[in-house]
Amino acid sequence: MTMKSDFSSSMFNESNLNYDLLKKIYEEFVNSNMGKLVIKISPKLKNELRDLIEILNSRPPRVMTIGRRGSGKSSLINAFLGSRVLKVGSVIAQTPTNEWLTIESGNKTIEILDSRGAGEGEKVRNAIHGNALDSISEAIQEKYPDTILFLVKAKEVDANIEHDIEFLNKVYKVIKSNYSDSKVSVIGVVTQVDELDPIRVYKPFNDNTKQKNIYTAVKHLYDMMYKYFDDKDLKLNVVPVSAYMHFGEDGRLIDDLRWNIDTLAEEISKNIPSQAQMAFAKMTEVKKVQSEIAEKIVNIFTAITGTIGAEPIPAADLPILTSLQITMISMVAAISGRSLALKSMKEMLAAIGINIGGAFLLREIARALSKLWVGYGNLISGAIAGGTTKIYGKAAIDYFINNKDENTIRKAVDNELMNIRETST
Ligand SMILES: Nc1nc2c(ncn2[C@@H]2O[C@H](COP(=O)(O)OP(=O)(O)OP(=O)(O)O)[C@@H](O)[C@H]2O)c(=O)[nH]1
Ligand SMILES: [Mg+2]
Repeated sequence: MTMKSDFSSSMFNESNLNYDLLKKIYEEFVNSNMGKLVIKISPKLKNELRDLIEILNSRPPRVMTIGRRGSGKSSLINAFLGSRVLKVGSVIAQTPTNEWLTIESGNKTIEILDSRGAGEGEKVRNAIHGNALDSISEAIQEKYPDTILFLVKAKEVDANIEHDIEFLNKVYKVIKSNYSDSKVSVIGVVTQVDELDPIRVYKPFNDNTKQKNIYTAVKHLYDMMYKYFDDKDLKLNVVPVSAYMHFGEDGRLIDDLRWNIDTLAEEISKNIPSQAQMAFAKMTEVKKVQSEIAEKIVNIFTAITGTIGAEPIPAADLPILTSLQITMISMVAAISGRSLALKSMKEMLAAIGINIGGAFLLREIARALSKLWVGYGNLISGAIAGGTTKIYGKAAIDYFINNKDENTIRKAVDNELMNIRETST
């Protein structure tokens, strides 16, 4: 195979951690003069590469919340972030702005569009501020939400919510008429389930009666949405949650009544575009969400390196494989919420027994990683290239996301590397 050498010449400086290399490879692979590359890529890999590029062009997730005053919109966003970022109103209504807000907390970012719909309290406000739908339409023309969370208090699922669903229909139509190919998802959220009888049962709400009441509320909201939501082709889902958190004066979390937030996070994650998945996974801190997207990334890199290696690779082309693996590891680190810093990668590699000298240089990491190839002789096969990528990917997931202990990870890596070596010689 003849991989262009300009990949390897410039790839070992730190700025390349911004994934330029990958984008370049993608362009070579998918778009351009295939004559330069003797690699045949399957339509499946082509799609995977496209997906990867979307992930690489990562942007914050855009979540729209629709729900009556006090339904728990702000609390839910806080529950995702694990901190008191948005003002929560127990007595005084907090006014939604009907504009996109970028919320940043630590290194997490989410964009939210908060709306109360056209409920009773809204009429008064609208008399002064104009029609809620108008300002929301304006916000939607700026950018569309990845998902709409339709929040209804557990105790209000039977309180004329068809009017609220009418409003939801209008918003959904605005989105569809502006962005016909957008795949916005709609998720019903039954909030404040802790308030359902019996209320003195604490999470995980194992009590039978409580579970029954939660189920009844979910079923009722689902039936209402099924009946009144206009787009019958859209798959609807309803998730019950409790989002209450109480913070002390000093900002410390004193009472944490969060329940089932991770299920909702998974549901959202499954239904948002690849572009927003990485940032969403980072935001939620839900391990399952994080490892799912990380596995997807590892599988794509395994496929890419496997394909590159399908033609035997001269040792000189090793830097290409190594740099792809480094990119993969740094993406897994990023999903876990670490920065893309080389330092975290160095730590992870140390955990699996690869020690890099004092300098945090990408060049050093690449050299250390490629030392592991030495046993394979001059030619690297696709099975070895893909196989080792998968091993490092799994190790990165175990290290950054599952927080497994270093010995366990190292042993697994050693074993699996040995297996590959044995089966391929
Ligand atoms: N018990 C309980 N209370 C909750 C829960 N979620 C929110 N609350 C409370 O409900 C009240 C309203 O919550 P918010 O998050 O401000 O509701 P909102 O929908 O953003 O309200 P507005 O911005 O005024 O429209 C606050 O007192 C919250 O503490 C929950 O899951 N359980
Ligand atoms: Mg609010």
